[in-house]
Amino acid sequence: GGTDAQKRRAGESAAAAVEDGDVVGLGTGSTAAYAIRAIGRAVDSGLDVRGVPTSFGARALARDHGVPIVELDAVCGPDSPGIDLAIDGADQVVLGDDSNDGTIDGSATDGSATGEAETDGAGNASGALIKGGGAAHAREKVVDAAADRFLVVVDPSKRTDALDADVPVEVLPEARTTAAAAIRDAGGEPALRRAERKDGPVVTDNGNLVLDCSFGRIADPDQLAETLATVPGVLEHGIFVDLADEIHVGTADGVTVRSV
Ligand code: DER
Repeated sequence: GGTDAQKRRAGESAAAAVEDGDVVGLGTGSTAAYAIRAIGRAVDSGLDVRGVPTSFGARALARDHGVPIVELDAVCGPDSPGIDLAIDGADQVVLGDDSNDGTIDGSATDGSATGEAETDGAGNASGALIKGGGAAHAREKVVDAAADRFLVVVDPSKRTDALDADVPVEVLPEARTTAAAAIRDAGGEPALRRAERKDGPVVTDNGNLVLDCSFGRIADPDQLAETLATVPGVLEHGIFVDLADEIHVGTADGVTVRSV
C-alpha cells in the first residue's frame, strides 16, 4: 500500500474542495480518514458542514473530530439539499495515461484536470473502481452515488490500467453458499472474509458477510457488475463504474487530480 504522506495528501486535497454549507459524504478507510480529519480542522476554523458517514468507523471518526453528522434520509428527501460531494477511498482505480492530469505541486493545480473518461479498449473506463476492502461498500455506494460529485482519494498503489483486484461482495449470511455457487458460475473464486481479531467471518455494519471474489483481469466491469447485482442474496458488490468524478492521487511530492 501507499505511505501515510501519500494518503494524507490525497485526503487533504479532496477535503479542500468542501465549501461552506456543504453536505459531505464521509468515506471509509485510512485515506478517507485524512479527509475527515482535515474537514474537522476546517470546522474548528468555522466551516459550516454536515457529514453523512458511510460506516460505523467513519461516523466515530467524524464525531471524534467534531464534524457534525446527519443521516442520509435527513438530506436526501424530495425537498432536501442532497449531498454536494462525497469523499471516499478505493482499493483499485482505473487511470489511463496521465496526459490530462492536473497536478498540484504543493500550491495550486494547473487547472488542466479536464481529462475525459477514457477507455483503454478493454472496457475499463478511467474512473472505474473496486471498493470494499473495509467491508463498507454497501453504504459507501449509496452515499457516493447520491452525491453531486464523488471525489476518490488514493495513493499511487491503487492505480491500474484494468481492474483485477478481488471484488468484495456483501451477502446475506444464509445465502453465502448459494451466492458463492453463482459467483463460481460467473467465473469467480469466492472466499469468505475471515475476521482477524474475532473468531469466524467478518460481519458488516449491516450484519452480513463478505465474499472476496477473484476474477482475474476484469475485461468488462459493467457486465460483471450487472451479473453480481442479480445474484440472489447479494446485497452489494464493490465494482463502482460511472460514479467517480475526480481521482485525487497523493504522490511523494504533491497531488495529481484527474477528472474522469
Ligand atoms: O472499503 C473501501 O472501499 C475503502 O474505501 C477502502 O477499501 C480503501 O481503504 P484505504 O484508503 O484504507 O486503502
